[in-house]
Order: sequence, then C-alpha cells, then structure tokens
Amino acid sequence: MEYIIKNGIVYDPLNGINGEKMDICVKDGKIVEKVSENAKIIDASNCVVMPGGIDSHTHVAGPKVNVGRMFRPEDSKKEIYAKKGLRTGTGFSVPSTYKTGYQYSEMGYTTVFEAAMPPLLARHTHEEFIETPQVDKGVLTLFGNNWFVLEYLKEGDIKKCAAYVAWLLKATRGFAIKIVNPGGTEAWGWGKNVHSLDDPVPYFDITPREIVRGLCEVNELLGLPHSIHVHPNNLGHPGNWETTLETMDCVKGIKAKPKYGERETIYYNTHVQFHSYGGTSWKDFESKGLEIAEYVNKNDHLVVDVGQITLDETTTMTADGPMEYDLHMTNGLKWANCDVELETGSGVVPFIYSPKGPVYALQWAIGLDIFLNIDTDKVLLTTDHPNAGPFTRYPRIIAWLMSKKYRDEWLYNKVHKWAQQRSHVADSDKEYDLYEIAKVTRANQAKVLGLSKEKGHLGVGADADIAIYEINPEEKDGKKIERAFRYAKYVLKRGELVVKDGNVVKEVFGDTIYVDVKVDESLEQEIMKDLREKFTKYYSVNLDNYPVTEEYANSWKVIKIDAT
Ligand code: MFN
Ligand code: ZN
Ligand code: ZN
Repeated sequence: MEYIIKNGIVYDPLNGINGEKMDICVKDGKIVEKVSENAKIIDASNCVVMPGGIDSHTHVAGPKVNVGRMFRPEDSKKEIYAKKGLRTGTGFSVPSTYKTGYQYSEMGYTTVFEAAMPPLLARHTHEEFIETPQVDKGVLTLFGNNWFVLEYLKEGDIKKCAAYVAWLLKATRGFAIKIVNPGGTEAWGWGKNVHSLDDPVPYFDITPREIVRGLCEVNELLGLPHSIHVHPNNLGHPGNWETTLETMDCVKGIKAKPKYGERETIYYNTHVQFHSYGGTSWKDFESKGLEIAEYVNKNDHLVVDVGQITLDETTTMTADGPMEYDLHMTNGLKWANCDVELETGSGVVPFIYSPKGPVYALQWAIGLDIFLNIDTDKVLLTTDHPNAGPFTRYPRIIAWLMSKKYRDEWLYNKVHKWAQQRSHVADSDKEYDLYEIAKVTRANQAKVLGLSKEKGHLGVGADADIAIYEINPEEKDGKKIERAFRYAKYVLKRGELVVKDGNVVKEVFGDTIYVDVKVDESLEQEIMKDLREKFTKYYSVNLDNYPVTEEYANSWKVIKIDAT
C-alpha cells in the first residue's frame, strides 16, 4: 500500500523540520522519497503532521496492572468502550488491554513501553502485550532489588553482573534496565526501607549509590540502546529533592557507549515530579521543580520524564512496595502488596488527586514548574500512567503547556491556592509550540530509547508511524487543543491507516522489541553455574522453565548486540 500525505504542516524535530508545509510519502510500512501515481492521497490541509507518539514510561501490562484491574471494579465501571467492529473494554485508570491499545492509537501514539516488569512474571506481561493492539511494545525489566545484582555488585564484579543482566534481559525479553527504589524494595521484605543514597540494604550491605552506579556501568559495558531508567529512593516524600539531585549526580563521569542507536545520556530519571519535593512534612511541602530543572539544564548526562499529575481519581501501582504502604497509611484507602521472590515487589493503592486538595494541587504545579523551566530537549511528557493520572489526559497536559490562558484558568479557578503560593507556575509565561510538543512526545523519547533510526521522525527509511491532527498551530483555546490531540484526524501505523476522524478503523498488532546481548562465553558459563545453584536453592521455579519462549508475542523485533 502506498500513501501520500499532502499539504500538512510538518513537525519533525529529529530532522529539524519546524512547521514546514510538505508532503510525506509512504510505501510498504516505511517513509520513502516518492510514491507512484497509484498512491492513495491523504489530504492534510489545515492539519499538523507529526511522527507517531512514543510513550517511554507507562504501566499497561503485567501482574500489578492486572491487580489494579481486579481490585478496582469501581474504576472499570467508569468507562465502557464499545465501538463497532472493535473489542469492548472497560476501565478509566486501568483500562483493559484492547482499550489501552485503541486509546493510544486514537491519540496518535504508535509505540509504548511498559515501565516495570518483574522477571519471574515476564510471561504475564508478554501475554497482555499479545492482546494490546495498535502499538509496538517494549518492556523494562526490574533490576534494582535483584539478589544476583546485589551480590555481584557487592563483590565488585561488574563483568559478571553485566553477563547476568544480559541473560535476564534475554530470558524475560526485556528492553532495558529499570531500577525502582534501589535497595528499598528488598529492604521492605524485612519490613524496612532505605532513606538515603548511602543507607545500606539489610543483609546485602550494599547502598543505593552502589546499585545505581554499578548498573549504570553495566549498561554502558553492554552498550544497550537505552540508558538505565531510574525511579530513585524516597518517592513522594517532602524533602526528597536532595536525594534526587544526589542520585542524578552519582553517575556523572560514566560515558554513554550505546552499540545501537544514538543516545548520548547515561541516566533517565522517571516521574521526576514525584521526586522534586521540598519541605519537611505535608504542611510545609513546597516545589523544588525549579532547582531540579536547573540541574538538568546544566548537565548533559541525563533526561527526565515528568509524571505530570492530572488531578483525577486513579490507581497507583509500583515496584516501590514500601512507598505504597506509606501512601495507604496516608490516604486510608485499600492496599495490595506483593513480594516477588529474589527479585522485586510491588504495591497498588487507589488515589484521588482532588484539585481542591492543597497537596495535590501543588503536585500538579510542581510538574508544570519542571515543564516550564527545563530545556525542552531534556524532558519527556508522561503521567507515569496511571500513577499521576491516565495516559488519556496527555492532550490536556499539552493544552496546559501550549496555552498560558488555559493553565491560568486552572491555576486561579480550579485548584487549591497552594499551587499559586508554593510553586512558580504563576510567574511563567512559557508556552510550548508544536515543535516542542513533538520533542517531548516523540523525538526525545526515540533518542533516549536508542530507536531514533526507525522511530520518532519522518525522514526516509523511518517506520511509517504517523499522526495527523486537525489544529491551527496558533490555537490557544485549551479545549480545542485537548480535543485535537485526543482524537487524531488520521493515524498511520507501519504504513496502514488505523485511525480516521478519531476512530480506530483498522486493528493491527505491533512488534514486541527486546534486546539480545552476546557476552563472553566463559563469563556466561560462570553465571549459568551461579544461576543453577541459586535456582535450586531459593527459587520456587526450575531454571529451564524460566525464560520466556518464542510464542509469547505476535511478532518479536530483536535488537542484537555484541558485547564480547
Ligand atoms: C511512581 O507510584 C508512583 O505517589 C507514584 O496525600 C505513586 O492529610 C505511586 O495527611 C502523594 N495532607 C496534608 O497534610 C495537607 C496539609 C493540611 C493540613 O493538615 O494542615 N493542610 C490543609 O488542608 C490546608 C488548609 C488550609 C488551606 O490552605 O486550605 C496530608 C494528610 C498526601 C497528603 C496528605 N500526600 C501524598 C501525596 C505522594 C506520592 C500522592 C501520590 C504519590 C503515587 N511510580 O480559610 C482558610 O484559608 C483556611 C486555610 C486552611 C487551613 O489552614 O485550615 C511508579 O512506577
Ligand atoms: Zn516508578
Ligand atoms: Zn512508573
């Protein structure tokens, strides 16, 4: 199938195209120089054309998401999705899998990364991917509380640790190294937590600093496409901004050496909004968003995603087990907790971010403080779906960023006054333009994930993942901006028309992308010996039954790396 997208205004930051009227040609799933006369014409006059959106951090598949679904029937009753020709679905903050894929597609998103996979339960994540249509998928494997990692790093054996990481990524078909509350989730197994970068983990006697630095070195030794992806210690606690800055700083000096892709950074701080809190309690809680933005602006080794609060009722879920316990004690709502043997843990708690709550209004403003003051090459738009709000609110966040008028309507009329009094949102006149929106929802993601050759741009050779929105680039009406980005005019996925006028018109199934890193054979044999021993001694499963097998995807896309 060939298409020519005519007369659209194109925003493609990776190729430096900022609002030029031009045609885009598509053939056999790729963007090409030109097409034949038989190509179907898509009229994009009065529309904006962007590469397909990429979500580098969202929770959409796997055991904790499924706990969220089962545990919140009140959420599933909220939104019924029933459209002709499509699978039905339910759920507002924890939508069912088909609804998840359809709604990302309606918004022009074409690639989605699940942000936290417990290795032992990898199959569950991939099973749900099989049932998530419309998007390419990948998943980050959890490493920051894993016994093998803690022991190898404690012994100072970076090479063995790297060989183990390579093995586990392949065994779980994971894409990158995820670190959640390094050491803290393991400590939670002892009813404890860690509270600073140098607070030792019980029994293992290793510190979060050693875990983060060690895994960062491992990441670059292996040359993975993405950098380490970190949820630091002390999430959601007043005063945590200092831990955040220390963690960012602790990897400085390690060089980016990706063997695939064009990443230049070595550290990705996720949902940084939850980590930019000043004060000593909820009573004197204040924004440190500017301080965090300033650090990021001054340093080139990192990027952040925001985790913007959307002020909705939602479901929080994370591998940060102790943090969810704290949250449950704070809001008094129900709580689920799980330990995953030798590897990680998790918690799930509903949360109502009421706009009239002083703390929640300020959390909202802190996210905006970061967005409005940070270098837009170094920030990514997320809600840490569903932790700070559902991904279906991305269009509203875009409206807050593009229109000061709309933002001020919320700041002065809808949210508690702490947002004005204790943040800097009122002082900022910054308005994102569409080029910057394309960066924070596409280009920056593709680059930091190491996928900027094939994704996040519209140059010849890229995947033909394309979103077309009916919007005037000068638009300042928040409702109109939100509507335009919520329901794309057209979306192409791998060169097929999948959305028209905001409706999914074709169901497609993307690839699941993972990395397969080859390491030195003798090293691999050594770690296999350790694996056999520990599996026999501690695991409730057999090593041979552990790896995810070939049938667990609609189609795999393997990124092969030679790290010997
Ligand atoms: C990440 O996983 C991830 O993370 C993220 O809820 C997550 O009530 C999961 O205990 C949170 N509130 C207060 O203390 C507020 C202060 C209160 C007070 O008691 O003094 N003040 C007021 O009410 C103001 C009154 C005056 C006024 O100005 O109106 C706390 C409480 C809370 C706080 C609760 N914290 C948690 C936040 C953290 C992390 C959410 C989610 C989190 C989820 N990833 O007339 C007048 O003007 C009167 C003025 C009022 C007065 O003084 O009385 C995974 O992967
Ligand atoms: Zn997290
Ligand atoms: Zn998350």
